[in-house]
Amino acid sequence: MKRVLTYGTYDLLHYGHIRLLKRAKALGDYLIVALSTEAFNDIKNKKTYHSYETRKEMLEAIRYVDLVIPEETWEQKLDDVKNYKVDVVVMGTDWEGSERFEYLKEHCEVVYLPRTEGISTTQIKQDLNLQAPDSKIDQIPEPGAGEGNKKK
Ligand code: C2G
Repeated sequence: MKRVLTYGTYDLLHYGHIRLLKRAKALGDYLIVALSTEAFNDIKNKKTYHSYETRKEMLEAIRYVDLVIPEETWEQKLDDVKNYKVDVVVMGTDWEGSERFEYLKEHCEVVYLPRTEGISTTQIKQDLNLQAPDSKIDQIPEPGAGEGNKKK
């Protein structure tokens, strides 16, 4: 059984998320989603609309998802790969080349799949006037980067 692992906040679930999960599952037989907790989203400087439990409930309803586990730290990824015997870690190309994932290549495959253009949780919030335009709230600073640097 080929085991796939991906990470994310998955707030205000949209078709970009679904298409990522569908393609991730197609790379193996079992898909684990490590879902960012509220505390970890604070670290990522991401404000979520839905609670962890609600975001988990929605992910568990998706046919491609086999297991949802909490993502609580940046550093847990290698333990996750080992503990869940993961063969492939998958992320969207906004994470391509990030040192938050590249180091895993010594332990498993790391695959970056093209992001779905034209949709994002930030865009939804802005379109619904829930968030000031060109807000930086969804940008996650790379390790060691200054505050508010654009996510790669
Ligand atoms: N995604 C996508 N297309 C979009 C939006 C998102 O393919 N239009 C992908 C992202 O690339 C990511 C996944 O969907 O792989 C989840 O997106 P987010 O919830 O925004 O994830 P993020 O906040 O980047 O969390 O440790 C890693 C972080 O937890 C990733």
